[in-house]
Amino acid sequence: MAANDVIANLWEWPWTSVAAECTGRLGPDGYAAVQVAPPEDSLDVDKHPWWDVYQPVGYDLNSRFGTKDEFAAMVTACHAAGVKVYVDAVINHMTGGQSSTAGYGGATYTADRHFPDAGYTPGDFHAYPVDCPTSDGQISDYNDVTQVQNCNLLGLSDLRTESDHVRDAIAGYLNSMIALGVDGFRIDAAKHIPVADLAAIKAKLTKQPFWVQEVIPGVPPMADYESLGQVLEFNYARNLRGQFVTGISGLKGYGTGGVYEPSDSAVVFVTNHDTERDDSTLDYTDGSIYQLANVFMLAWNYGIPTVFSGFTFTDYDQPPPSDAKGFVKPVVCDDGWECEHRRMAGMVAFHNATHGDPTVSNWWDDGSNAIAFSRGPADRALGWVAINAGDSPTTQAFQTGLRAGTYCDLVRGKPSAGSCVGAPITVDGNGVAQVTVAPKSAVAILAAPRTAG
Ligand code: ARE
Repeated sequence: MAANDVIANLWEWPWTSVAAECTGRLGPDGYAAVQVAPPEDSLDVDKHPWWDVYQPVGYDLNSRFGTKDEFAAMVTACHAAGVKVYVDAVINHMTGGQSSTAGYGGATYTADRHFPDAGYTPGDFHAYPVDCPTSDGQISDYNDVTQVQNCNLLGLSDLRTESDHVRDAIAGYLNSMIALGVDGFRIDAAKHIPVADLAAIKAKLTKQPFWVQEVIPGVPPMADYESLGQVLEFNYARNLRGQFVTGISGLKGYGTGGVYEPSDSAVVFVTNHDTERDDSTLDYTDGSIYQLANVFMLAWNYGIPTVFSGFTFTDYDQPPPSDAKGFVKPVVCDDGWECEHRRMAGMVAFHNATHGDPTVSNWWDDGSNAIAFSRGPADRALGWVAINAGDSPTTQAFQTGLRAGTYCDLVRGKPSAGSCVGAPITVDGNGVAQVTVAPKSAVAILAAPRTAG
């Protein structure tokens, strides 16, 4: 059986809550890894918007999500639960032009770009017009590779990653996490760092980690970064939303060719913390349609799936539930936090049992908004799923490719103590199941493990 690979992105969860979730849920539910928010010390601005953690001021691992000791204890707890830890690494830049102050963890810095904790002085940053050709040092044209890589993104001080000193400092930061057991990194703003610079930084690491890069489609091309690791597949997430708007029968063959990365290079997601705020993807506010998109992602044969799980919000800057000083409070599911990963527990089991065989068989669609397919060979399937994104029920004699028997619907949840959570699904001797899929709903069933032959 192929190794588990699903990532739960517990975005902006504090470390003690991540640790508890690894033990209580992620491990038992079969998640391979948890992705956590940027752990470096960061800018601490008035009203504590969520985004201040994307403005590093030091590399000491004391942040608004917890202390370095709590971070280390989280890694230990997740490993004990069989869950790897991937970290959002903000290494393209430091905070830009903020007044002299201290970060959440106490690292001090000055507005003229001295960051003693990280070991940076002003010469470690790109300057304009020498390195960056724009009149204010900011990126204004995202199609100009020099601007993208040498100018400031969103006003953030752009590190001179071609310098060996800067590469050493960044590698030192990543190695400090590898030493604590961290297994992988999401490289924030990766396209703003030349591939050669990232390769040089990666070569300085004490152990080769899982490596997924944020390269939003444009310049330079996503494909340039494939040689280093995976890339986040923004086209997948954006177009998935489009399919749920125009009709999901168009999902046949989804992710094949065209604008999409090869499956082996892609980390896929239905939404992330940026796209849920700019509405370029589905998100938790889309309700049942969002659930169906996550069901599809986990059932489909493309990329490594990430289930995003952040906090609910009504305006862009709103911080995660935090105390008066901005330190994030322990997570309470369904009280300010989405906890989408819990709802997907049954589908993670479906993914884990089927993803070793990329075959999709027994495809069926109604020509508009309902689909069904098996995973694995048509007559000896590993699992079968039906998704109805339409407004009326779909009743059909579906060929599942499964043996005769009674199966639990995993969309409703993992079976508990051998009992199904919802109504069971019956498959006859011809592999056919007579099923009514309710509007905006799905069903998924899994073959019992087979013995050889
Ligand atoms: C905040 C304020 C800004 C202010 C800045 C500095 O919102 O108004 O100028 O602070 O004071 C996050 C937030 C930002 C926040 C920033 C720093 O999203 O709002 O700025 O933190 O605190 C490009 C990059 C891509 C990047 C997106 C946002 O290519 O890497 O912009 N995404 C990552 C993270 C973000 C994070 C950062 C990077 C910074 O996921 O959450 O910013 O660390 C086209 C282009 C894309 C471009 C996109 C922008 O599609 O092709 O390249 O993405 O437009 O919409």
